Amino acid sequence: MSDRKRVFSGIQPTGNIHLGNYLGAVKNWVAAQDEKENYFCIVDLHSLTLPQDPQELRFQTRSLGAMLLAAGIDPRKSTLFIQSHVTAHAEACWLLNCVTPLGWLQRMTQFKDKSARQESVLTGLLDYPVLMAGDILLYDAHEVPVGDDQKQHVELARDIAQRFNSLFGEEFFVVPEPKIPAVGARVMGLDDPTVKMSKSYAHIRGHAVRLLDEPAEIMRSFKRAVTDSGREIIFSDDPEKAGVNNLLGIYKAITGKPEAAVLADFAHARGYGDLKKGVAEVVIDMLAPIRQRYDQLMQDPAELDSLLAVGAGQAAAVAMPKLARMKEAMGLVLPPSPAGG
Ligand code: ATP
Ligand code: LTN
Repeated sequence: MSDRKRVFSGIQPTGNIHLGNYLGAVKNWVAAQDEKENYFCIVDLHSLTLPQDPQELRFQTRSLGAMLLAAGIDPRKSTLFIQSHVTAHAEACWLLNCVTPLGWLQRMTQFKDKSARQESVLTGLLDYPVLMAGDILLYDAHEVPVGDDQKQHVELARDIAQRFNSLFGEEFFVVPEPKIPAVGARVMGLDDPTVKMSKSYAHIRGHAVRLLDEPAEIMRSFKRAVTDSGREIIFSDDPEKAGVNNLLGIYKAITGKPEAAVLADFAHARGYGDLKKGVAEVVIDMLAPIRQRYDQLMQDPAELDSLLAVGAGQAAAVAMPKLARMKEAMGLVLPPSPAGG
């Protein structure tokens, strides 16, 4: 194991990846690749917690792999893999289920929100954060870069790690820290700036900017973005100004400019129309090269699958021995190692 700190993060291959996922998570994964030892996981098992079309899930899983590579995840610097390719994740979830009190899961706000929208709630949806804790703890990750909405789940992973450590050996697991970006941590829906931009609503017209949207569609989505009846272009916590604040926040996250410089760029705007157009333009310019690389990668599925297989091998080399140590600590009899193993 190298001395560098470990980073682990995951993203679900459900629905289309959107600007919130990119600015809240993926952009930061790409930016910090040189500093740490990185594991980035396409969490297909998490996607199964809501009903999925099997063909579509398979397509979306490969498509997300191509998108992450196109966005700048470099397989020479980071391990990129599909969660279900490393069987330790599902097994670790079971072991951790057996040290996690039910009440901890029932309190999760994402569970409450998502289950309220389902007629029939699957057990997997409740257990989702334990699977996520296993993802992180198997790698002894120090840092978990995620958007604001996942903070509570990373805190739960900390609680589970501490509980396991107190039961089975202090310092068994590294206790992970959430790493939430200062800008872009919570991109809001363009159609409703009071709710976070979400994959689950990405099919609704005008809600999200999907990374694969055509430039004309991106422009249309921004032009339709909900603002307020005033004219003031300012950063503000006032719920009235949530739409304008969201647009400025997107512009700030993409350009990396300080707030004063952002406002200066719109000092001569003739109303919100110019603001919307200005924000759409920086988004379109940022996405153009990503889309181009994505198209190239999707033309060679064999190459894509082989890159993901290499990633799974690297991930398994860390996760499988850790899983064996978990089993041993909990009192399971390990199978004899195969001849020569
Ligand atoms: P859903 O809302 O349907 O659960 P999602 O859009 O949150 O899906 P995930 O795959 O669960 O997508 O999230 C991937 C990463 O993107 C996570 O780190 C999450 O915190 C981040 N993220 C998701 N939505 C936003 C958002 N609106 N703003 C900033 N970050 C976000
Ligand atoms: N639940 C996360 C996805 C996820 C994840 C992880 C994030 C699954 N496992 C481990 C960080 C670390 C979400 O984004 N909805």
